[in-house]
Amino acid sequence: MSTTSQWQLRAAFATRLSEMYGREVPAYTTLVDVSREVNEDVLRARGADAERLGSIGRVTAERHGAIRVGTPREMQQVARVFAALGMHPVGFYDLREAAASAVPVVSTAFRPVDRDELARNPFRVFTSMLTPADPRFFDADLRSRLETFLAGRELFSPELLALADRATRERELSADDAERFLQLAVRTFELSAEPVDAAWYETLERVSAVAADIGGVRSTHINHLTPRVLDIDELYRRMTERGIEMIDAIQGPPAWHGPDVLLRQTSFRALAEKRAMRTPDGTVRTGALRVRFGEVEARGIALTREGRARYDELLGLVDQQAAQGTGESRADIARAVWERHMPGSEEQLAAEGLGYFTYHLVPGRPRDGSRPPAGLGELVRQGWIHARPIVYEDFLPRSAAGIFQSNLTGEGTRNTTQEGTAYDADWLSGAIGREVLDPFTLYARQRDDSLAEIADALELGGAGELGGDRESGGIRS
Ligand code: OOG
Ligand code: NI
Repeated sequence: MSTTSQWQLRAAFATRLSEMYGREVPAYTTLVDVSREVNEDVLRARGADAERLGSIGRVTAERHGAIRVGTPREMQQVARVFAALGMHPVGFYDLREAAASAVPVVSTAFRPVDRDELARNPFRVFTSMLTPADPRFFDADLRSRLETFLAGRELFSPELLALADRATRERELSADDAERFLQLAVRTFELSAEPVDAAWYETLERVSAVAADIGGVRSTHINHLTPRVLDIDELYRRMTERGIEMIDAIQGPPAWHGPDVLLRQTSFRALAEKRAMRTPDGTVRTGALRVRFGEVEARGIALTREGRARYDELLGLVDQQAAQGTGESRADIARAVWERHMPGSEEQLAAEGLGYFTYHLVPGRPRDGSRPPAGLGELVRQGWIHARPIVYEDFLPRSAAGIFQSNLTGEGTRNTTQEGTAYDADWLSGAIGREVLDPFTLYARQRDDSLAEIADALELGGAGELGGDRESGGIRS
């Protein structure tokens, strides 16, 4: 009997979700089409170099989605669904702090973690959980009404969860079970036709549009899906040319001549979608809500902790200069700041220990039986090994906040006299009942595995020999 493995389930789920979303939000289909065109053009123009951060096959199929849930219990359940697909929680994002408007959520991203699994299908889902206990957003009365409302709904059916647990346990499903699982899973993330309680929705909306989207309805839905593109500036131009309204800016690093790092993202504006609304007198009318949109992203090289600290510092510098109001655009300011403070080449990024790379033997070495030089830097310089960039697989809190914000109607409200409830990765791990993995550790492991292989092949007596070289970005996370 034929079976469906976890990665096949993941790939099929991503494809079906994409088909469903394209039916519900036709502008998303345009985004996917334009992304494909841009990718084909870039591949033609740049050849093999275009595939340096992922094969064209991977990049074309690559998507991330975003969903939002209300409680730890819902988070645990969605984690079971994603575990079935070989996706694990990675990274902790606190958007309450990162956003200027009221975004009362903390988030993680479910994704594959092994290199082979990422290569098979890198589907990931940015998953946010509401924080009703944060008194800056919810007073005691609203908190308790919200928690009661959330406790009374069921987002994931017992049948879906049972199938998910079986897939996780057995690492596969029979063809029939896989079909049923996929149908139930995709249906869970469709926009519900059930009438929205207008008064309740508006009560939450006064606090935060995100709170209303999560806690104002009895179901969840995919909030956006994001294809990956090789030239996001070109994509932004082409979408605008087609008359699709984009948010004001591309989030993340600026367009510049140096290496692509981390993640650049932009989106088209959330569309007004018809929704059935129940008014206080019980009549149902057709209203409209703007919550769902399409986003697109370009991925670059993963940065080490030091590299990430540099990135955060530069964001601050750009903020400062932009606040001086010289009339220069933020993009121009950012480009100038980056040209002064960021390494202009991959080699330099590696040499300064700011980016993650894996290392590989150059075939045919040693040619004359000579001993390899000591240290990673020398091995690279003398052509024994070469560095390959590790692609950034995660998200950026400031960008995520920017994406949330550009698509919110209204700023919401925040009581700044109250102290916010503190949450971190450990707390979230406890809430989900699974360890939220540290992205830096995952990247460092990839690099260290490659160094260990080299140490073996060159009989260096351990990768430690390669790591001491500060300048080469050796074994340090
Ligand atoms: C998630 C926003 C964050 C990203 O790509 O940074 C995000 C949401 O709107 O629910 O998806
Ligand atoms: Ni996104």
